[in-house]
Amino acid sequence: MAKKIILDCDPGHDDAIALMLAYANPEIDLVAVTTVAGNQTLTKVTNNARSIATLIGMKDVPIAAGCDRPLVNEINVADEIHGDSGIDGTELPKPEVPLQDIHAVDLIIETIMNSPEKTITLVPTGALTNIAMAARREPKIVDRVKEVVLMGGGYLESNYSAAAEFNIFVDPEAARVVFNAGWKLTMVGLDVTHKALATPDVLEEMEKINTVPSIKVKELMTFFQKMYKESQDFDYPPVHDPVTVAYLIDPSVMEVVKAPIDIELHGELTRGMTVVDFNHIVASDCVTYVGVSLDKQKFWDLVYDALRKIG
Ligand SMILES: [Ca+2]
Repeated sequence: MAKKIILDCDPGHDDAIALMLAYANPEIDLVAVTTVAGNQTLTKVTNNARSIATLIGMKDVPIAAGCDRPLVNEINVADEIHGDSGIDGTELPKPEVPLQDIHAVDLIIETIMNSPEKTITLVPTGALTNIAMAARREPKIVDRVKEVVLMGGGYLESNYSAAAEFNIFVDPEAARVVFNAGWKLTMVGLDVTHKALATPDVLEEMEKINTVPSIKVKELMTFFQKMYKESQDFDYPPVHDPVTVAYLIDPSVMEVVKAPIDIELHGELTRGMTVVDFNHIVASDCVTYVGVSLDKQKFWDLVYDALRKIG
């Protein structure tokens, strides 16, 4: 049985690859795509999601737009990484796939409540605003979802402040809600995703696959490399978001450790930090897991396979 997932995203170069992987891999049944403000404004990331869907011929998966700003923070986009459109570096088709006439938070709730218990996995790859809103609006979803596998945070690595990763930094209050909801949650943080680098061999493989989507992805990764070099001095860009989906397809892609995780809200220097208690000092038990290692080859092989299937 394919795993049913809702991808809650803010495309976003790496979100786009997560979407392609989720759509094309037969182990995953992508039941909805929802968008949230983050990498760019809600309008832009939603258009980008629909353009990617158009590019890969994804017409059978509902797309709904969600929250246009974080719960408390002002909106804070990542144009230094993703450009003015949120997905600069290539020409994408005009969005022809329709937008559902329902708010993302309601689509998330409806999808979970109308599916058998423990069959829907939430895969957030942006700020956690929609997911926190859904958990507060309909608390019954917490026990009904199978699990949450999210991209965000880091226990040693950070990328937006000395202590925080971007997705969590954008909406720390939402992250606090989601990490403490009580559902099984796996954090795929920077400690893992900084190993998912689009190195030259990756770009060569995309060129070899030589389809319209694979060449677009190569162009996106080339732009991503330039921006990551300029803003964070990475030689090759980390492709964060699809690690979540790859882990759901094949758990051997990433090793996880069970550990309590909470979000710092009040630290003068550490707001948005994901505090991972590896020594179980604050709690002996928990339902949270953290990714600690990545099988880079297995990860990229899944991405290549998806691009070949999309054709
Ligand atoms: Ca993202």
